[in-house]
Amino acid sequence: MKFHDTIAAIATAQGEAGIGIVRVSGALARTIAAEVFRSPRGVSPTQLPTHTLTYGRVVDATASDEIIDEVLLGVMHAPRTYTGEDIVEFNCHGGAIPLTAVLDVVVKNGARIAEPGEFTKRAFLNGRLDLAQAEAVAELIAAKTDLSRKIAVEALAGKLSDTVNGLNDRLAALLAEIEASIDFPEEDLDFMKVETQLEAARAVQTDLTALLETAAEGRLITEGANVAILGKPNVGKSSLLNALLETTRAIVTDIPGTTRDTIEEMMNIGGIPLKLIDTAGIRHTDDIVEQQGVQRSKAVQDRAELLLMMFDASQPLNDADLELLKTAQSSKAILILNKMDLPVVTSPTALLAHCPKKQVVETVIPQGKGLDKLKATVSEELLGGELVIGESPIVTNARHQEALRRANEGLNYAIESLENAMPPDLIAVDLRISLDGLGDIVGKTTTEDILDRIFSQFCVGK
Ligand SMILES: Nc1nc2c(ncn2[C@@H]2O[C@H](COP(=O)(O)OP(=O)(O)OP(=O)(O)O)[C@@H](O)[C@H]2O)c(=O)[nH]1
Ligand SMILES: [Mg+2]
Repeated sequence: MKFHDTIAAIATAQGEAGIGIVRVSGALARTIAAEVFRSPRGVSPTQLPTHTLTYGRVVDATASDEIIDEVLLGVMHAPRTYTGEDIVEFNCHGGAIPLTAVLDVVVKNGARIAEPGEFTKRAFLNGRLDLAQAEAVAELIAAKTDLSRKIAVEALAGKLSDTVNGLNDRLAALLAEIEASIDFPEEDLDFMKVETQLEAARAVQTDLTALLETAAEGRLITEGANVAILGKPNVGKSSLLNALLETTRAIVTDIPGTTRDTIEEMMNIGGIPLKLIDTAGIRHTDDIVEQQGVQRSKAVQDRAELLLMMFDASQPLNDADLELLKTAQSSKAILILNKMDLPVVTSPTALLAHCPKKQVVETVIPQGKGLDKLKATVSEELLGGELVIGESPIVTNARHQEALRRANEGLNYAIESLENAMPPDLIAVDLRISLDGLGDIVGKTTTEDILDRIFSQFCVGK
């Protein structure tokens, strides 16, 4: 696909850094570079070979070649580039002012400022990447853990796309066969044929379901989870937050009611990015500030995927404890019995008596006791154990999950119709729904407004 305009953007993050890059893509990229770039040897960027880096200066020709920055110019000729178009990249000094000045002079010479994700959108429209790979670019940039990086890199290399395309091909072959029987209706009585078609459809269904089942964990790995620490005042919630973060982020004292507001910090447990939320101890209080804190603690409960409920082993269970144990039953929760170094008044069995079937982790936070067990229990609760990346791809994105669901639904109907010996044209309709779902993932059947929505979520310059 040919785009009539040439786009430009600062491709590196804001702030001061060793280098910053202004990226330009489009038919005019090298001509614009020739207008603004001066090499000491007098070579023009239009003559530079592809995939080379050349030292020189960016100047403003309209201001008698005033020097704007000293740069390395990268030149890449179409079509072997990220976007499939001619690309030039100015490796400038990494500060907001020089970068903006270089971008300005590039725009002055005929480029247009790129929309967020527009480079990748061009890469997609020019067939350099399919849609799932393009989305993997954004996921790689946004990766919060090494595990999400690995999954994104594999998706970028086409692991998910290959699997989806494989399913697509198998369904398309089945559809072709079924459509043939629409044209030759005398064949649709062939019992053997229907049996093999059913077998083929069921085999695709098995693989499709397996892929769909990776989505819950996959999304958890990329999007993360909120984990709230709850409990009555002084049980050691803030101590736990600090211990997990290995910092002294929250104030810890022996005065009940120390934490008044929620404290949120990101951390990584077993490859899952977690937002750990320390809350104000739950109790009845006349203190207005603390009352609001307690309200916030209760609100946090509702938006957390996992609750860490803390209890004080050295104290009998009080009303606040019992209330927590009651909510634990209907939510994803781990019970933590802290202060096990003190004389034990409340035992794990006492907790389990109120809330059977939950995991209890015994801790002595200041000594770091029980923390490893707690971390393992957290990833077990969230992921059902440790996630290992195997041969098959992992679905990490809500859009893909939704498309797979549609594909699965269409396929289920098709199988049902095959089983009930329905007319082939009806089966074909269901199969097409399924194929559309699969096509959406790699962008074969995706509409313009959905594409716009996907790419607008990218960062500028990518
Ligand atoms: N003996 C003992 N003391 C602990 C343990 N864990 C925490 N503490 C102490 O308990 C006191 C309260 O700890 P915090 O972490 O502030 O408790 P909190 O639950 O955040 O309290 P609020 O913010 O008031 O709700 C501090 O003096 C901690 O040092 C433990 O395992 N054993
Ligand atoms: Mg606290």
